[in-house]
Amino acid sequence: MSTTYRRGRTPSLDLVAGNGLIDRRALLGKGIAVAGAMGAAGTVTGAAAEPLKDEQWSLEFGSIMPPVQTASKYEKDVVRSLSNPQGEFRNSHARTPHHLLNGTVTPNGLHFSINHCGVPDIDPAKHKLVIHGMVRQPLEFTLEQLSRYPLVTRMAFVECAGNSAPMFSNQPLQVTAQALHGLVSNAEWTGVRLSTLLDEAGIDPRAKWLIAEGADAQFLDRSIPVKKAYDDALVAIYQNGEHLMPGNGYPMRLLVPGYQGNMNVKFLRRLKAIDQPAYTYFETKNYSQILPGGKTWRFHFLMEVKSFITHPSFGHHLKEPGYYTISGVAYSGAGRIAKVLVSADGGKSWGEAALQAPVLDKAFTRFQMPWRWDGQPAILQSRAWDEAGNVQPLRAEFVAARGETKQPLASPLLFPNQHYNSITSWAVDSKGEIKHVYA
Ligand SMILES: Nc1nc2c(c(=O)[nH]1)N[C@H]1C(S)=C(S)[C@@H](COP(=O)(O)O)O[C@H]1N2
Ligand SMILES: [Mo]
Repeated sequence: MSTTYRRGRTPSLDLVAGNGLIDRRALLGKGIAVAGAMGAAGTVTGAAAEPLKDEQWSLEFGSIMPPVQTASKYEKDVVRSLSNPQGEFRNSHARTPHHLLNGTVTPNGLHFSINHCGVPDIDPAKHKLVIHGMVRQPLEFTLEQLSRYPLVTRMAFVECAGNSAPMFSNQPLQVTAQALHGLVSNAEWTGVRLSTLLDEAGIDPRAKWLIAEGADAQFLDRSIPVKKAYDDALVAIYQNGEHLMPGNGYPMRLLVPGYQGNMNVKFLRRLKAIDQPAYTYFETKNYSQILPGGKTWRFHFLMEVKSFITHPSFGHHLKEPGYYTISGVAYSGAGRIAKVLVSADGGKSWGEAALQAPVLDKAFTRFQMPWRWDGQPAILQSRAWDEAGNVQPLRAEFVAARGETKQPLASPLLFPNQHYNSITSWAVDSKGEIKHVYA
């Protein structure tokens, strides 16, 4: 049921779903079909319209380059939002501004961060990682020693189990994708395979678990299955090419791709091999999923398949009808993203989005969907599938299984529930304003 439209010299673009979603093939090759649509809609001005003016910055010598550069002053609003800006004696969250970023790599300064006990000031020359317990030979590593091992590099997202918790509210909160989904980020991590270190220590085959402990004041600890350690866990020492940020675990952290953020123990100082899980505070209380009816799951390690649209989203404004590219991120703790569908009519009809290459295991994949907005109300949604066949649940199914919360609006960002991976809906009204809705 695909229709085509023509306007001016616009090449015909196939519509694949309601409210103006265009076949993703328009993005293939050099994107010429879409480029035509932009021109025809009057979105981009013809070059011959007026002669190019030489602005002041073209007429003078530029400024000195600083040793470490930071973003342009015009990007000063692209910042993390802080839950505890005064540094009170409690946990603190810094959320990634997804609605202001693109691509798949979260810049280090904007990577989300959760610290239950502040950011420790760790001297890398003094910090040590110990591997002990059910091992033949306990071992101790400094950062310098770890750096001499063969290093592996991979992309991986880290997501707090509490990410998107505001979506458990029974009323859609009018906040940005940053406020809703800012507790997930994606980076290129470089480190030593945990299996290499466990092999060297000679781990006892009867040891099924590791207790991983951080060096911050709470000694945050989590039980990690040895199976995961041998699958794809790293002791990461670099983040996007530079040593870890202080808030992300400097000088070394555990990386367990696709597992709950909390298990990625930062400031890692101890791995103890044991034959049973430790049932620590962070796995029996703080990060427990309470189900409707009051039961909880014993463990809930995997971060399930999920996606959300970042552009356009709450806080953006569509200036005029015409061509837009809907885009967002999709990821799954179970592997690669297989497919993302996008709807512009609140889920009545769906079209398949284009996935930007490379599509990597347990990492962000950016999707794009060409869209012609006709100026009428639209509801934008995305829904992702992973290579293991898991699909992002629809909100009605999800809420039935996992519950929702009446929220006193005084604390809109504090929700007890975890692992929200259902759909996010953005409603565009005829003025181009965007609201968060449940559809
Ligand atoms: N030692 C230590 N490790 C920690 C934490 C912490 O407070 N201390 N926070 C955990 C939580 S709750 C999450 S979601 C992730 C967040 O990783 P990030 O701060 O690098 O984004 O780190 C986890 N590892
Ligand atoms: Mo977390």
